[in-house]
Amino acid sequence: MSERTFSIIKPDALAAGHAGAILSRIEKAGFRIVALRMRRLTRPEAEGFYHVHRERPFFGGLCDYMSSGPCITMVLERENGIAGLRELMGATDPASAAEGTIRKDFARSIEANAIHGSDAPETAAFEIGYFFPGVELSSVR
Ligand code: 3AN
Repeated sequence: MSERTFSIIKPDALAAGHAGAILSRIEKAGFRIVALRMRRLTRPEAEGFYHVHRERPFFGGLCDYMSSGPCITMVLERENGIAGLRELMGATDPASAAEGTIRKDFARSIEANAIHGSDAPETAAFEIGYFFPGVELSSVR
């Protein structure tokens, strides 16, 4: 079944000029781009997006970092899209990410880790609605 997920090409990857390479990998892996917008998050927007992590020690740094420069937000669609994108991304910490994954090849650190992808259907629904109100969670095709 075709499934939508939400992704961000994070500020570190955009600043380093990796956006095209990352998008190319996403397309080559069979994803369709449903919606895409470059934007610079305000700190409150970053805080709202990462609210599930608000008690974690890295929350403040993460929100500073995510609002430090422009990023690319997108809605992607593919068969098994949520798990498929997570596999393409690799582990949160690039040091332990598998060979050939986006984070292994492009991430700088566990915080500046190049890309975000929703981790479950409920988070995909929240995240798509947060940045692309009006875009459906499920495919209409
Ligand atoms: P993922 O992005 O792999 O789903 P989460 O949801 O555990 O990882 O964490 C969200 C974001 O928080 C990560 N993408 C990363 O930028 C940041 N993060 C996670 N763990 C740490 C950590 N130990 N130190 C700094 N930042 C972290």
